[in-house]
Amino acid sequence: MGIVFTRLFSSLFGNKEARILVLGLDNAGKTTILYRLQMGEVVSTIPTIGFNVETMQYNNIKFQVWDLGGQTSIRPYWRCYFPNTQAIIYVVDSSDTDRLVVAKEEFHAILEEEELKGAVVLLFANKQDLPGALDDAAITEALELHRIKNRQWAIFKTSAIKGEGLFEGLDWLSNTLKSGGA
Ligand SMILES: Nc1nc2c(ncn2[C@@H]2O[C@H](COP(=O)(O)OP(=O)(O)OP(=O)(O)O)[C@@H](O)[C@H]2O)c(=O)[nH]1
Ligand SMILES: [Mg+2]
Repeated sequence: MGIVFTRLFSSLFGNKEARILVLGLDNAGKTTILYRLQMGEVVSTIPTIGFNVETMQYNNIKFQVWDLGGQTSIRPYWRCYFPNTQAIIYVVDSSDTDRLVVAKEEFHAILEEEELKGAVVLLFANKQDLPGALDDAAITEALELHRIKNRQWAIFKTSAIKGEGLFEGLDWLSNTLKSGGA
């Protein structure tokens, strides 16, 4: 009874909850983005072994954001976190052109996962402040985003260091989730 009432109350006032996974290769900027969004600051990071998880309220959605380590040896553990996920934020280091092929392969492997079938996808073409960073159109091409089928997705240019593009992406995500995107 209590749970039913809470759900009714939440739906009346638009307080949805969403579980979000932040994925991407090591050094892409995932942890920097998590704390920039949550605290509005650039924190100094070390490579994530395991995960960081934070909750944040944004646009009437309570986001539970899981930032997973992206090193090659720990990527196989990403799948432990897949169940009940409403959205993926996939972060790309737009200046790391040597590893775009690996970033593409990991991305499409994620999309193949049955447990993530219903998840919407937000891509961040991060590190736009660095010289030589590819823009969103070039990342779209390099990651072959035209192959995405039956799923809502969007890509935004970001700089976690400068704090640019992140909330535009979160706006898209919250609007998409509110309109029942996942
Ligand atoms: N210039 C620039 N550097 C960035 C940006 N975002 C992150 N970085 C830097 O990139 C490095 C790696 O950032 P992290 O946030 O630790 O990367 P990560 O994706 O969490 O890496 P793993 O935990 O190993 O998977 C750090 O030195 C950050 O300061 C950005 O937008 N621009
Ligand atoms: Mg990290």
